[in-house]
Amino acid sequence: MNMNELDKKGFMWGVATSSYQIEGAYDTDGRGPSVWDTFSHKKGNVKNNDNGDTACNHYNFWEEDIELIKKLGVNSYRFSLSWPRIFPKGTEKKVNQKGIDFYQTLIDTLLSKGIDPVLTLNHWDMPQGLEDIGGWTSRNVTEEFTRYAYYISKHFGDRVKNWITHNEPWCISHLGYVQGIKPPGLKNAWGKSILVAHNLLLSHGLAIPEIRNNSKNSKVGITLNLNTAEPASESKYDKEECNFYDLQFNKLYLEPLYNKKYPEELFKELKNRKLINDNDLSFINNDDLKIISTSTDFLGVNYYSRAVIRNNDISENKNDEPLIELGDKTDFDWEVYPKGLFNLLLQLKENYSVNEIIITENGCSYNDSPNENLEIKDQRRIDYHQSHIDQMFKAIEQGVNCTGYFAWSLMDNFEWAQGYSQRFGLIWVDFKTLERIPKNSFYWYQKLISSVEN
Ligand code: GBH
Repeated sequence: MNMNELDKKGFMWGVATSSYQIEGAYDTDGRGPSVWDTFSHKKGNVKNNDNGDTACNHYNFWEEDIELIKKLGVNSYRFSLSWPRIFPKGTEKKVNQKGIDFYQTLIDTLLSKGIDPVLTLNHWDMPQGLEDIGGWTSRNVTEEFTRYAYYISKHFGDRVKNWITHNEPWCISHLGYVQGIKPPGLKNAWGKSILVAHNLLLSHGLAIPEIRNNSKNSKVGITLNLNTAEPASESKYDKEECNFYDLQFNKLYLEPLYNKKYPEELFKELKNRKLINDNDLSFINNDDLKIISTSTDFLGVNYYSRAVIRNNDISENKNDEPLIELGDKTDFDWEVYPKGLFNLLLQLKENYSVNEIIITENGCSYNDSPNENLEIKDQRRIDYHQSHIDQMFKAIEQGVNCTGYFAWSLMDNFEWAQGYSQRFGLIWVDFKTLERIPKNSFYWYQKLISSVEN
């Protein structure tokens, strides 16, 4: 298997973005507030109190951005829709036509240039109006999401052929309700976080038939953030903690989606730790699990790093010495560990028989900026992508049906709680002037793609 053979099979080479991170124009053309507007406008939630009011102003610069995507030479572009541009409060019975028009033009322009749109419905910026009625803890919101999926696939289903329901439900459920670093910013609300995970999964399952019905011959999937979990040492403390991490991070999503059940061990452990009680799980029923496990056409995988787990509740002198030596870190402090992608892909094939995988995000934050010749020498980013692509190929050689790779991200953008302080882009953005300058990694990716396409 070489790259050219892959290409003949229609391998998707792409870049990814998300609406709140790039669009700006937060109150233009009838867009309603999203939970991220509320969250970022509250002092102290985001580094430097940054927000997405302007971001990359992609809402106005989209033409220039599509030109750059075209120049890059990718055949696919993954982006998300801003839900409150379509339903400003979330509960309206009619769509906001200006929101539809914006995406209509975007999609048509992409297609006219031979770039396939890969559309994510929920990349976190849900209408604040829905948060006000309970957000993802409310079952009604799963119905609102389904309705949104219905309208979007009705409008765009003839031209969009790749659909992702949710991006990284763990981030919404865990970071939003346990760590409190994403909306709605609750801490240690474990019971709610499980309910939120459940409603996200349920709404995914409910949306699938709507999308399939409206968009013939399309592919539908969900994107998860997955990590291989490894204990830092052989001690029972680290092993137990690692198992817990794996349960709440990976299995809470993979088990219901692929095996039609929740990991009981997780719930037992949460009860042992007095983080939830029995009532907290009363919402789970078999009919829901049937819906959640509706078969999909692919699994979207976002991979950044592995997780090496140390039990911090036990004092260091009682624990064993860590065995794992961590590799280099990116500017976000995440370890660069390409082998983890290979391990993860093989685990998904072996443990879950995942039919098809698309790597919907893979990337790194390095803050290299232009030198006096306006050149951005981000060799570490090139190495990061190259080494991960190498591991992906190895996994494909081992029989993993991986059909696409999307670099995160097209350009530097609003990196959530980190504001503009972390740069993941292949294109550098000056957040004062909004000038875009392709980094060396952009030209490297361009070359890689053109070499496999010729
Ligand atoms: C993605 O989230 C998002 O989809 C995207 O919007 C975002 O901009 C991008 O990644 C970059 O952050 O234990 O050290 O491995 C990724 C979220 C990142 C959550 C890694 C789990 C674990 C850190 N994930 N994180 S580590």
